[in-house]
Amino acid sequence: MSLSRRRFLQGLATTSAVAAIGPSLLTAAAHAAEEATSPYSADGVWKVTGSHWGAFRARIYNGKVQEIKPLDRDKYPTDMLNGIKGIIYNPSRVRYPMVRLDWLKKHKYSGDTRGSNRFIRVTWDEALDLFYNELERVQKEYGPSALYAGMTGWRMTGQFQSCTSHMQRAVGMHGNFITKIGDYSTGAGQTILPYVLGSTEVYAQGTSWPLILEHTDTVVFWANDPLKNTQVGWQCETHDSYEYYEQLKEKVAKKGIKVICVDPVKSKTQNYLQCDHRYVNPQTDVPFMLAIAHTLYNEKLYDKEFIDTYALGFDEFIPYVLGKAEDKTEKSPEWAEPICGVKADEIREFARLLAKGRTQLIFGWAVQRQQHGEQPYWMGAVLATMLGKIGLPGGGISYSHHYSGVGIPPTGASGPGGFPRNVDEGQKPKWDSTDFKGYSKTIPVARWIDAIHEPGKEINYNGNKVKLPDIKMLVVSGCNPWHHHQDRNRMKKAFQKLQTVVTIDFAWTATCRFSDIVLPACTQFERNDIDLYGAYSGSGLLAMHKLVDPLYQSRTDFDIFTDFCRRFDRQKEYTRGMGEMEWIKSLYEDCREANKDSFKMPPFEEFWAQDQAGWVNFGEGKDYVAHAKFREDPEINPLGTPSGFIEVFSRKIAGYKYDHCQGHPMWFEKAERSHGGPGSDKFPLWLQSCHPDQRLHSQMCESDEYRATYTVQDREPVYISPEDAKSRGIKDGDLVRVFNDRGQLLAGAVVSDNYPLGVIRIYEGAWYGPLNEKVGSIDTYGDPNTVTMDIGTSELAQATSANTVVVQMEKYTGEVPPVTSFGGPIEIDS
Ligand SMILES: Nc1nc2c(c(=O)[nH]1)N[C@H]1C(S)=C(S)[C@@H](COP(=O)(O)OP(=O)(O)OC[C@H]3O[C@@H](n4cnc5c(=O)[nH]c(N)nc54)[C@H](O)[C@@H]3O)O[C@H]1N2
Ligand SMILES: Nc1nc2c(c(=O)[nH]1)N[C@H]1C(S)=C(S)[C@@H](COP(=O)(O)OP(=O)(O)OC[C@H]3O[C@@H](n4cnc5c(=O)[nH]c(N)nc54)[C@H](O)[C@@H]3O)O[C@H]1N2
Ligand SMILES: [Mo]
Repeated sequence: MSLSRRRFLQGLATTSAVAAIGPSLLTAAAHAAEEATSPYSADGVWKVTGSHWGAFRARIYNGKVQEIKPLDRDKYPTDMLNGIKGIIYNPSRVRYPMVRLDWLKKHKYSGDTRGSNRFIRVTWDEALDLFYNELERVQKEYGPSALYAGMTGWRMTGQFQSCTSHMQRAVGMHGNFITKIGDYSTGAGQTILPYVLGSTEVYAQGTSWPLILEHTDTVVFWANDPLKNTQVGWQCETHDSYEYYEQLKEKVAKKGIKVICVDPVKSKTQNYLQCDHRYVNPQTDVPFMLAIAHTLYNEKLYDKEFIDTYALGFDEFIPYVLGKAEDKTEKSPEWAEPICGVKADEIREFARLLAKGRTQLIFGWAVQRQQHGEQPYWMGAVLATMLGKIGLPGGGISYSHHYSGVGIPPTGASGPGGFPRNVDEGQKPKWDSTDFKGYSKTIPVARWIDAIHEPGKEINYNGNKVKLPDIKMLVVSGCNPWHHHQDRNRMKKAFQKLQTVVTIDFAWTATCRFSDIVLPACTQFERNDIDLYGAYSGSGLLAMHKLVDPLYQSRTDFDIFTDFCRRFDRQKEYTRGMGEMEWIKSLYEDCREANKDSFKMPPFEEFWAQDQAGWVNFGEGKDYVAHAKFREDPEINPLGTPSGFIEVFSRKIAGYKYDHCQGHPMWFEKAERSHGGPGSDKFPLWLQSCHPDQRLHSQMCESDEYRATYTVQDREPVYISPEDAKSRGIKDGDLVRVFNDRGQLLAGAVVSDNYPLGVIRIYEGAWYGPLNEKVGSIDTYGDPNTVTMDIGTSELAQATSANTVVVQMEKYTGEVPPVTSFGGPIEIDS
């Protein structure tokens, strides 16, 4: 075992005797041993399953998961495996169907007390009847424009049990509803980049790591922390990327490759690689990049031939850089210095370094989760175009290498399909009205709270007009809007206007607290499934064996919605007459068929019987170079842009005549910005809400013992620089209040010199725990979205601007309230 593998295993218990026996014996044992009474193993049976956190084996004894170990195949398991048991067993599980007291007993839709967390336990039949009757009422009274069931999120892995598909198919069989476009992850990026590079790029396959390691002189991780963020994957994660990070680290040490992290914060990746750090003020990457372009242009360091062959609109962009456009401002390094906090000479040096040899720019996503988040991505593409290495192995630009194993050479194999999200072709919903009363039936994902506040308002979106619908009812499954959306107090006000909110979850999140009907789903560990092993690498197919039976009264989403569909006699259409294992088998067999010319997969029964091995290997991957075909011949292989070329200037966008997304990338001041920007006199700290190192968003926050490994006085940590802590009289471990005009929260200070002056971090996904349901009440645990701003990035993408926010922070000296986030509802006897 190499040193670093041991480091990754730190925190995981040492390998057990069972693992040392070897797979053949274990397989034999597993066949016979569904029960804890197995004659082969005194301490239970081991089963394989997969998850966002990777594949693992669990020891089941006495009907309970006792122990969890990474699959041997996973050489770099995440520490978060230590949090898995706590997802199954914790006091925040949704145990029974619950209905909000006031909604049920007092005046219906009593929005003013929504969030007080007082619930009554009902039977499954009662709960499903209430749910069904509300859908009937809403379709009858208002029609489909009043029902929003379009939200999605990080539902647990598994192709069959994918819970949002179950909810949307079932609700869709009953009637039509409002859907969403885009997502919180990459809303700005996925909207701008098709205009510039012809695809979303954010979800595209990236150049393979072996090629980067071989050909690249300089790797720039721009606003990117892959070491933290590839611990999880959209499908079951292999963690093979870490092998390449390890090689990169060696190359950095031997000066074979230069790696620079452009980030206000010293990230986990930078600390691991021991590479260079390029500090830049938060939210000011665009001025920094414009000044780099200025230098490349003036020092003739840009690739004119590449631009002439592959790009359009450079001549319309350059006057803006040179100060010959309308704003008459030259984007020189001297101009950028006071904005971005990088010395003019250092900007020039940085530009020269990028132009030397082969440079691979690798952007993360947080930098587009801010106001005008379209601009840094467009400007990044312009820089890469000026450098002229797009389409070469180890050169050009990527927007995806921190995500789900992008960069691992892909096998190209076909993965398994999933349970259908929509009604089958030829079927009609029970309520088949498509009359949306002039409202848009699709809304940009982050604008749904706007809709509740201002129904009927018309907003611009990506060249279209969207008329925000009048939402009366929500159905939520597989996501946690009371974590993922911005500005809690604004949400509180909006939710008072809603009539009915139905949530299906296994964890009593803040979304459950603000719902009217809550249905207990079971976790993925309480059901069978299959999943692709490696979302982008397509490394194999994984069996996800049920570890234990559904706890309490929880049920699989499939069972819940089969029963729901029974209420309008559509259960046969919904299930297609198949049960859980039939569905899984059929998805598997289709996958086997699709791959039959490339490799052999065992028949389903054989595959599934291997509780211990649990996966089919899809073979070796092949190296891939992003944009290579386009580079080879841009006429035969044009990009998906309107012109087929890289669009430095977009006629189409210019034609929209938007204020904050014009014909070429530009710098726009933010509504709030630290380091001398708007709002910073009163609230001098920029709050970044990055993706958690020890959670998947809000998932696993409920895992009590694991949470205790990072909380400070039971609160979510807030990371702060030594200078900012000192000037406020705050010490490591202190309870602090973080606030602005939108809200306030308690958190526990962690003083760290990874953070510069004026920058603090609270990881997103910290469970919201308001003191009470009143607007403005303090959040007792530390959810950053208590203080974030709920505005669109621009008229183009209308995406989340979560990272545009400033706050103040003080030592908390008041009476300390208990944390209200965990432990479920206040159960009132009916
Ligand atoms: N301030 C700030 N806010 C952010 C972000 C940020 O950077 N900063 N990031 C944004 C981004 S990129 C994202 S992707 C979103 C993530 O937002 P979400 O996807 O909403 O976050 P999760 O915490 O993963 O929520 C998943 C929920 O589904 C439930 N669930 C999981 N599996 C199942 C299942 O099988 N059945 C049922 N019924 N329920 C299930 C879980 O218990 C959990 O409550 O957050 C966004 N919000
Ligand atoms: N462990 C873990 N991994 C995850 C997730 C998780 O919840 N947990 N979620 C997954 C999901 S859904 C997503 S969308 C991705 C998110 O992936 P990203 O959005 O890329 O991740 P973040 O961690 O929010 O931010 C990455 C880096 O951006 C820097 N940054 C923020 N703002 C700026 C800025 O203005 N300028 C510059 N230069 N740098 C900036 C931060 O300091 C941080 O180091 O992660 C995925 N991976
Ligand atoms: Mo995301």
